[in-house]
Amino acid sequence: MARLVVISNRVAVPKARGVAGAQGGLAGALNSALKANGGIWFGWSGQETDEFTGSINYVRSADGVTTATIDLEHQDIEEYYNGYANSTLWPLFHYRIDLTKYEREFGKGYERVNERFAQSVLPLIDKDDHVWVHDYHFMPLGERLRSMGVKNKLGFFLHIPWPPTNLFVSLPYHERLVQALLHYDLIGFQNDTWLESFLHYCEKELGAEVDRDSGTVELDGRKTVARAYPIGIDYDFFTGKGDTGEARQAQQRLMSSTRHRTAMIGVDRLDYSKGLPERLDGIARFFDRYPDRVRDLVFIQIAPPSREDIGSYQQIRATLEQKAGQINGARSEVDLVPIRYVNRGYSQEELFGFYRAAKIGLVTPLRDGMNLVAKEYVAAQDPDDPGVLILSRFAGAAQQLDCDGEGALMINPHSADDLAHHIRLALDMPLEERRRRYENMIVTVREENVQRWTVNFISDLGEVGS
Ligand code: ADQ
Repeated sequence: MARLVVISNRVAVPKARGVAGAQGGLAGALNSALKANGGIWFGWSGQETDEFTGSINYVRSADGVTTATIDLEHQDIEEYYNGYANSTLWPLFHYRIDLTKYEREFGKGYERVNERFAQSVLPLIDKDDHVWVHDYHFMPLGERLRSMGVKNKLGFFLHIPWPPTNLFVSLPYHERLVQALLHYDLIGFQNDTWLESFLHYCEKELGAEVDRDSGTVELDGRKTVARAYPIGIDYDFFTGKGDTGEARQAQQRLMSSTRHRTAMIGVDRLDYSKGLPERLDGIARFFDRYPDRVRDLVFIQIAPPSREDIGSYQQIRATLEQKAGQINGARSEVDLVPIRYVNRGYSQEELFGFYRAAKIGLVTPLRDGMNLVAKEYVAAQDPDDPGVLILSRFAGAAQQLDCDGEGALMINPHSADDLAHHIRLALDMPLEERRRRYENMIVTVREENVQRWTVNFISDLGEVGS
């Protein structure tokens, strides 16, 4: 079995047992793949240095996985991380050209950091290693490595959507970015929609030859395979959290504080792609339209802040605080506050308990590569008395959890009326229907898990390319 070199912006150093924090699923799965195949996980340390040296900090974990990190300069962090990655590519790939910043300096910083990553990781790659690069931070990295003589199998997985061609072409130098991307042997997307947008671009804008059956894209005599690999959760690891005292306590805490009312929950990184202001508008519409149901519902929104150095993220936070305040101001009674808005992280055990206590799960992104919260919510339900998942049709997860109309309740997150209507349906849904929908969804969540995702990608990587 080939050794694996995983490259991502940040690495998750495992603790003595399990993996720290919110990233459980993905980090855990990559760690187990690294443990099984042997190898290295390479990324940015998250630290700033005065002058880039490329010197590597190694940490060998209790699980035998080695992580190797480098520090970046202030200008790198501004131009590559806050700049091109999170102010250009992230908004554009989530269809938000209104928020996309097209700064020349950002593009240059992105190229520079990709070059620095390639130079730093190069000595760590042995002849037969397979290299698996993650996400929009590193689209040109494969091409940089090839230019340095790397002949290894190179795979790339995009965790976020791929935008439609007519949006993507608003990016200056879009051809160069995709031509560089096509130096990978295997490119993975979360679902068929993003894959199809990518293939369409390659065909229409680059004149590449595309074979949709095999996913082969041929340009300038070089072949790349592009396929969909829907990511899942670590089902056993996550459901195992439900057997802990911490999970039971969290569930109890939420249930006793909501008493006779139905708890409805949202758990999202505070990001404009997650549709949070639109969600609050939909809830306000529900209260306006069904005033006699205000006492039936408590909405809990857990939203830890992220990317706080970026203006659009400061803006979304302010908008949410204002909207939540307005709704509560208009609807609260001395013994009733309809919206609880919490800006902090919780352990996986606590999240499990909250999901289980909540009889409605709201996952309503405007656009999302996959969305693992939707899958975690389903996994945490009590099979005898499961809650209802309300899911945006624009989340990657919608393709898997629709279950021919018998899974999640699908909504258009832009429509407050649609959300209000489906909240009422969820509140009144009979037990038999809740069970049927849950049973359909849980099969997918359990079977199409993160282990299957890593195994499929890694085994295909072994088979494609030179
Ligand atoms: P993200 O946009 O970060 O990831 P998502 O798939 O929703 O999103 O996963 C978020 C994770 O963070 C979940 O595991 C969740 O439990 C956790 N989390 C959120 N809020 C938390 C809190 N308050 N406390 C603790 N944990 C919290 C990107 C893409 C997604 C894609 C993933 C994986 O944007 O579309 O599903 O990568 O590929």
